[in-house]
Amino acid sequence: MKQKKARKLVEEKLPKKRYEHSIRVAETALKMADIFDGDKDIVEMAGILHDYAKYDELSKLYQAVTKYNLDNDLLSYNSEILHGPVAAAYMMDKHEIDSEIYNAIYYHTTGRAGMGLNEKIIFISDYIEPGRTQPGVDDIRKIVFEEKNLDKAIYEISKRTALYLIENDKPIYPKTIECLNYYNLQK
Ligand code: DGI
Ligand code: FE
Ligand code: FE
Repeated sequence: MKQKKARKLVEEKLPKKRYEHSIRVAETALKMADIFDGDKDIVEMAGILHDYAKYDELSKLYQAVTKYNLDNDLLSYNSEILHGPVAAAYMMDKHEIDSEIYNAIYYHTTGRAGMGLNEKIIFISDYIEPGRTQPGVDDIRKIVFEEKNLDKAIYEISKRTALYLIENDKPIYPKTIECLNYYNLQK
């Protein structure tokens, strides 16, 4: 699929604010690809598409898990983690995306152990794009753009996510924990 078409798909599907977030993730990912030698075409495409299923109805997300044979365990956690895997599977089915774009979209909600470079770039860009204002986000920006340590940035993001989930009595998906442990050792 051409990039222009991807932008159009997302612009027509998502509310304006979420479309703009997607574009900022793509732009941040491009900037990171330049610094860390990622693949610009892959990260730009993944950034544009990553939240495509963000506002799908729960019933539709559940149906997609069955249709695309996705990990059934995904259903036992917050519905928030589903939109990555579902968007990835849908795009692969309908638009034959590259497998690296697929992984970057699939794992952007939870992360995982041993992510590829372009996958890492999307996971981090989603958290630090300029529209994000969560407490401590500037610390992560510094780890990326000053320390240039992607693995440490992933660890810090995973740690904040895990702390938030525990604090709010939300169940933690195994891949989220695996990501936390893996990048704790890598950083
Ligand atoms: O879609 P965005 O708002 O841009 O951001 P996101 O795709 O990173 O959001 C992922 C959401 O999923 C975020 O609210 C945290 C949540 N999440 C991540 N890992 C887990 C999780 N929720 C549960 N219950 N368990 C997890 O392991
Ligand atoms: Fe998302
Ligand atoms: Fe996002």
